[in-house]
Amino acid sequence: MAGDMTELISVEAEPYEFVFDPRHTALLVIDMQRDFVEPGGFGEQLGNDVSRLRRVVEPLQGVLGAMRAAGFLVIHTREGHRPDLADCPPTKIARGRLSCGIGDVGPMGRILVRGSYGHDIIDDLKPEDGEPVLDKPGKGAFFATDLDFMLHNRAITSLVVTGVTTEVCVTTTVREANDRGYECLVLEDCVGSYFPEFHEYALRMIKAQGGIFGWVTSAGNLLSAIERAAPSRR
Ligand code: TIU
Repeated sequence: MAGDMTELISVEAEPYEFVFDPRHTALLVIDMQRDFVEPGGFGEQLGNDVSRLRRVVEPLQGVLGAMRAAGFLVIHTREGHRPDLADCPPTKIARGRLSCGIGDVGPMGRILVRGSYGHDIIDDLKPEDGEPVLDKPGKGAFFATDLDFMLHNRAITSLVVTGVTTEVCVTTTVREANDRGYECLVLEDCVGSYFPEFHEYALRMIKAQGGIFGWVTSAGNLLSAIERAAPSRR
């Protein structure tokens, strides 16, 4: 936790400023795996142009660096399944009628299977020692995982949410988090989609109606706010 920052931090955001206690806030990096971001993985097997997701890497590196330096808890997630696929619904395997789908061997190993090269997080955003890496079988990060328990144990009440894809795993996680009482700040340039229009509307759905699911801002706005709170640390 960012234990020695004792004051609340206010970030310019939509629909209005996001105020958080740095001691009770974590950075969530969702599914920045080769399977979604690099050619040959699950994302491409689904018919997507995976290069569209690269734009999040650089701003996310900046946020990771600053939040690590300021002492925030960082949690990474990975979507994927046990090698025996016992935790994968048959409906998920069948969906899309893919010629090379979940559990099949692709250019980066077995698609969306834990332990394969493609399932792991990209080198540019590699987790550091001590940062929890949470394996999740679903789109949401709370479903069938111990994320809620982990956050409870660290007294986390607010989440800075990043990763891919905006309208699938990010949105599902934000909705699940919101129902559990967490306040979510989504960084628009650190979340990405294969579909620009879905990205835009997913963010609009989060911040509409007074922030029905949470808040949206940019990496730059968040970094400025953290820098104001802890200027000597960067
Ligand atoms: N297909 C798609 O957009 N996303 C996923 O399948 N998983 C995540 O978003 N991580």
